[in-house]
Amino acid sequence: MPKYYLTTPLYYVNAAPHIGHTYTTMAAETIARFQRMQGFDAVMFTGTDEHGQKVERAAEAMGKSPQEFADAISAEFRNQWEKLNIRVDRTIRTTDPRHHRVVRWLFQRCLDNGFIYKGSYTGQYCVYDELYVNEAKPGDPCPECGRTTETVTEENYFFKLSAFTERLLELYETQPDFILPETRRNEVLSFVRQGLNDLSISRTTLKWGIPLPVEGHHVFYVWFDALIGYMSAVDGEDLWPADLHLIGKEIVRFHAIFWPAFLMAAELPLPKRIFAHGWLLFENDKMSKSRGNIVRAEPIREVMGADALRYFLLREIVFGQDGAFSYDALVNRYNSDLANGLGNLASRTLTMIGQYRGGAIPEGGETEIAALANDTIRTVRGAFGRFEFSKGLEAVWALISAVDKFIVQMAPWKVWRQRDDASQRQLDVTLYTAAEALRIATALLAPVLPQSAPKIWAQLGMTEPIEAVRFDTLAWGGLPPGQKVGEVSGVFPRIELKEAVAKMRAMEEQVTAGQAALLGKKTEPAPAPADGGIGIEDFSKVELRVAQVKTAERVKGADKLMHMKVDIGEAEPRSIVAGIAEAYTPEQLVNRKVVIVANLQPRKLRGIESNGMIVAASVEGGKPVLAGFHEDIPVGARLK
Ligand code: ME8
Repeated sequence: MPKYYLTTPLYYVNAAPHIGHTYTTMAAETIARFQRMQGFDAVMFTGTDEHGQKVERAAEAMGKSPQEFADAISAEFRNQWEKLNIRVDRTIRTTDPRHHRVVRWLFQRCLDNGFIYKGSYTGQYCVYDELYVNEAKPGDPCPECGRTTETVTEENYFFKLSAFTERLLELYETQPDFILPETRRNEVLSFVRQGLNDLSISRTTLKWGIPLPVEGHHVFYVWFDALIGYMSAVDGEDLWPADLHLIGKEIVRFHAIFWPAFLMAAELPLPKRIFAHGWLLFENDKMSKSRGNIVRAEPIREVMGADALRYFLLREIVFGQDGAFSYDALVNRYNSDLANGLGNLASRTLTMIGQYRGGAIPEGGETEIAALANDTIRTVRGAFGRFEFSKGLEAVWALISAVDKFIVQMAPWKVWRQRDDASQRQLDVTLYTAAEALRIATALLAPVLPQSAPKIWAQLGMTEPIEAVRFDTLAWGGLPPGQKVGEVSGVFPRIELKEAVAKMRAMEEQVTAGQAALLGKKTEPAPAPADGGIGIEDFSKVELRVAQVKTAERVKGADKLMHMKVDIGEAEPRSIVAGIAEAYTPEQLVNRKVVIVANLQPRKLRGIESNGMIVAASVEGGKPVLAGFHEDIPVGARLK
């Protein structure tokens, strides 16, 4: 059997997983299940990236050693996957000695081939992204995250990335689907076309890493270390190269440029494809640990089931693009598609077969539905093969609703009372058609509903395990007449929207507290110091940043309100509404540098989103006066 080795990123263990991580991992495992249906021996990998400054600092903040911290969080990740029915076939923790050996081995090969040299570097470094920002000056923000870079001087080992510019361009040319989707490929192309700088791959400023097999105290740059995890997880097996690296769009550069270059330097085979999906947004922003606007899988699993989450993520969001998560949308999708759609078709079909045919599948089949079902098999196969999950799922639901309509048209509950042969034959045809369409839909949905599809399958009386279904043999007519259906029970009960959302929100708070406790963080507010002031940890929760006003206009019908777009070094300017319209004109504001609280929960004022608060002083009865600076300061710089 041909193999198909696919991977998720190795997640950082600086914080517990959230549904951004679940999204990638569920999508990857769906692909694994789909590839098995295509006849591949699919091997699914996920792992944890445990070294580097980010993890070291997170551990320190919790008063733990990096190893203790990494142990706790990586266990959290593994635990999650198990609870969410995500089957992991291979994994690696980058703290595993097995991984260390492979990293040193690969480094040695690059060294022996002349692609590594010793040099010195002084420049700006972003701790958050673990990235050197070559073009930045001291105090400049990181172009990736807007956080202030730090100046570092180090003697380092460098990887001759510059030597691979041409070979990489050739790779993208000759293998146009090496990076997908197209937008991401274009980004990489234009970046590499500008020419590549050599890359520092060792650090002397931190301890928490894999030591280099050289003199002195160097540890590997965390990306040189982590990327190799894809190989060390399958060391000694015949699985490399990977068929697919599935990642989020923010780490394309590392995967599509650094990684193939490392492998070329070591004369090793390259992965076949990199697919970068979009971001899961929550409350209009990228869900991220540092922003604190996260949703975890645990409460969703408890209230709705893991399948509901997987279905929602793959159906609602066009894979490759950004998409919003909301609890309301999740429950609504569940009710309309799973409870009313698939669940209802299953229970009404199986109940009728029980009632009208003593639980035995009759003989028959309606040709139009049969043709549609066969088409649906092809559509799903094609769409999932191109990672177009929402399209594939849409096609399955088109089949489900066609069958629903067909049942209503045929009105089996009326026909049943007519005892003539023609009517009874028609009833057979109706019931077989519904049951066979249900069987096909269920088989197609197995990769997305790994917990529920087998239940419907068993209720149809199927004895062959659903995991054994293959596209090559899946076709209309496979349901054997005479087969006894199993016991019928509802798989997707309807869920009450408000109640479910309230429950999930409440549980989310509990889980957050629980996880914080697990990591040793105090969850109760730190006691106020004796003089009644707050501790530094309270102050550091407030993210104050330098912002530059780009546009400003008065909010119609509200004398005090000004609507502004401000730049804080993020990809998009932020929308902020502030009560300063009586003190400033729009012209006075544009281009002015101000201070904003950047991590307040967004809210709407007069229907306009306000994502941040401008800092201003005011005296009783007086007009607000904006805080500002005498010296110049880059946009995005943090006030601490
Ligand atoms: O980047 N939307 O680890 P990480 C969608 N250790 N996907 C999201 C997401 C969101 N809001 N948030 C996280 C690292 N993800 C490195 C990787 S690989 C050799 C090293 C998913 O913990 C998405 O897959 O920051 C993203 O690329 C990944 O988690 C980042 O995880």
